[in-house]
Amino acid sequence: GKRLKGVSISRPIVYGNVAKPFGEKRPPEANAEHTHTWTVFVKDPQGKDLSYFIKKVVFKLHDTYPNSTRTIESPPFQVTETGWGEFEIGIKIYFVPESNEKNVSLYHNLKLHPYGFPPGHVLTDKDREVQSILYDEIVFNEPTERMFEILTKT
Ligand code: SLL
Repeated sequence: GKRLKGVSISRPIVYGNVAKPFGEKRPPEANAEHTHTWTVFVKDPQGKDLSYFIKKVVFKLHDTYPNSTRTIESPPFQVTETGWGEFEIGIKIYFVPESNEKNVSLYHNLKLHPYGFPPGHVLTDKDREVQSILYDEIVFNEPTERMFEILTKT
């Protein structure tokens, strides 16, 4: 489709993870070495549905996970897993076909462990519920007319 010369339009997203230790209740499906439940996600900062311009999100987990490439075709664009270790998660965002855009690659360092407390601080259960979340903006330079319509009608 025709592209809009000189036009640039962006949409905010947040991406990252939340995690917490199992505590009393271990999920029955978790391996013996697993210690945490975590969720990695891509979402709108205000919780709006992003599927009007995002077609799918592919999360690439550590190879220690079965089916380490997880394709999420509808919201919420997220993966919940259990595990024991931190690693880098690849996040590929694919846009609706009308956009004629290539995918965007992001990387996220999965965070499981709390840090940054003063010496002597005794961690509470709440302190062990960690999160690592970034705000970003996806910029579409010279979007197709159709994509511009899609992005501005909502
Ligand atoms: C490393 N950072 O570089 C570590 C890798 C792997 C994490 C951490 C369990 C996977 C499973 C899990 O937490 N893997 O059991 O399915 O070596």
